Amino acid sequence: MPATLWTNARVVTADGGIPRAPQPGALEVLTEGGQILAVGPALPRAGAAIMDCAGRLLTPAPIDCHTHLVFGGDRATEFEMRLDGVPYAQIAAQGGGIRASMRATRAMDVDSLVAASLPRLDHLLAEGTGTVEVKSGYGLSVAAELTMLRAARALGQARRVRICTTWLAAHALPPDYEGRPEAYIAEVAIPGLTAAHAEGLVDAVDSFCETIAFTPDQLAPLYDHARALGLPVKIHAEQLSQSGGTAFACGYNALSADHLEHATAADAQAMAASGTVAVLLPGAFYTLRETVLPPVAAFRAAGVSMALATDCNPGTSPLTSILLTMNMGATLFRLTVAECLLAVTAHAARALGLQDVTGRIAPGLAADMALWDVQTPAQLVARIGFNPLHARIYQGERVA
Ligand code: DI6
Ligand code: FE
Repeated sequence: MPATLWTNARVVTADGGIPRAPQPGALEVLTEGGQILAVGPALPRAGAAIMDCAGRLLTPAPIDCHTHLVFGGDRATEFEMRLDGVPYAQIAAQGGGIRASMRATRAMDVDSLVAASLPRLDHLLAEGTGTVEVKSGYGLSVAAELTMLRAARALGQARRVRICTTWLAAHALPPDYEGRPEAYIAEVAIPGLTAAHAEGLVDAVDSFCETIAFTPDQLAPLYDHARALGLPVKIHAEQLSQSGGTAFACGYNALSADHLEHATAADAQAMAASGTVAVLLPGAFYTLRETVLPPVAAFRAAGVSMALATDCNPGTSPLTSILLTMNMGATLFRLTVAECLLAVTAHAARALGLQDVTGRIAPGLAADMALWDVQTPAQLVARIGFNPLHARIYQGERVA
């Protein structure tokens, strides 16, 4: 690919501060071979194709760093049950929730899972997204978890997008392991991870640490195994209660702890010490009508990086809009516009261990960018149900 000079854009690099009113042409971006070569004022033009951005806002391509995008079936009936007042935990206890999606997912093969998931992925891509994390966790057997991650990898072949895969076998107990969480971890989660890793299907390991799922003690052998394989870990923690998952995962230098409504100031301190990113998921907060807010002030005070993600899943966050996620981060969690933008770019990259690959407009990183028909970051975050994407740029190429 020849060198391209992106001129006359209002550039938000997410590499440092976020300007409120970036000026057109103040910074130019030179890309070549899928990479960003240079960022600066008045870059040399020799030999480069000129791309006039006509004063539009140019940002790093958004990153959705926490999704359960691959699944079978649909849980709209549970949505109706919750409208009738049945709580999520009760639906789960009655065999609904994650287990309902398990049954639907187990009934599908790789091709049908890809077909079911592509419309969701396309919705994310339509808002400029360049990187999407995808978790397993609805198979809950070795074979079905592997099938999910093969489907996730196939999505990355079907579209121009970077897919990061996460092993989330420790998401819920399947019925055949009812009351036997230790056996499930030993017989499914750990050997399945070995097999998935050998097949190149795993970029990170995650779990659901919660009263309705797994305790830190039950998860420790799995996290020890991840460490032995050299795989980074993450955790779903303190979503519905204080379960100690955050402190536990920080002991493994987790890339991220996610949800965190019930996290404490001490958790924030532990996260700061281990460099763990706080991934906030306003779609789940909204869907479950939670009232306890994540401790954003404590994260700020401790210097914890905050990311935002859709948590796209069939139950607690049927959300495929990164723009709405930013808006919810601001309105529900009171993040600033600058925090929202960093939360889906530089900080989301850190939550995936990709800070040297994507998430900023900086030399040496992939030229994953989004060009928007707006002039300021605030205009990107303020609106609801409006998509101003002009162009999605993936590895230096305009792909939409
Ligand atoms: N936390 C969540 O919000 C989702 N998974 C998790 O660990 C829920 C997934 C589902 O209900 O299907
Ligand atoms: Fe999740």
